[in-house]
Amino acid sequence: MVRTKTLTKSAGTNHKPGRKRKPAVAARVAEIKRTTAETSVQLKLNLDGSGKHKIATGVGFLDHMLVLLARHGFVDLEMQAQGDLEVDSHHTVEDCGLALGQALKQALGDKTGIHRYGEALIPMDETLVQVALDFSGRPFLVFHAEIPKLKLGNFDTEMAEEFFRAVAMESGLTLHINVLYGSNVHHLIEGMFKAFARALAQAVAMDSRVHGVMSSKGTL
Ligand SMILES: [Mn+2]
Repeated sequence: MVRTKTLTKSAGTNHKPGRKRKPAVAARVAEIKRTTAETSVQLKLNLDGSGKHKIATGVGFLDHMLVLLARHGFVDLEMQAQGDLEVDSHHTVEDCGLALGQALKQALGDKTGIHRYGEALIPMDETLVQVALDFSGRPFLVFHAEIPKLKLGNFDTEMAEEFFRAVAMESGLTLHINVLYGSNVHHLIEGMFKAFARALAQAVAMDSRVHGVMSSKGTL
């Protein structure tokens, strides 16, 4: 028996009434240009990147940390800064943190579909650092670390806390950083950035189980 094609009403057209087109997903990117009398910062961020980086802040140790942040956070990050380093590293480091915080906020938009929480426990040789964070919309920094006040290149180590505070305040992040133990100052701060990067990657990841915003209030 030979089957013959049966023509239906919709045959011959691609249009299927009632079928909804998937909404286009907005790219999770941000571009920040921030200029004050003290610094000028240019930043490009892609949350769905692969760790590509182009960093030149004028503060070598901060560059080292931001490269780690991009790599371990799986984001693409470009950051250039021209700051008043003839004063010290304070304004440049803080303003890079503010710009990164603004970029995170911009790239996340209304935070639809993100996992929201992130945590990491990262060893760095003799140092162990724990970071827990929440894109709650309620900026808060808890910073439990005793970092000797000294210079790593032209980076003042007390600026690590200021950097993370700036990120948390501008991005609406609840951020807890605990150094459980450690001694080498370079390791203490590097452990923080790596743990922050891993926790960040978890929190901003799109979670297919999350419909809308991961909050019983419906907004973050
Ligand atoms: Mn290092």
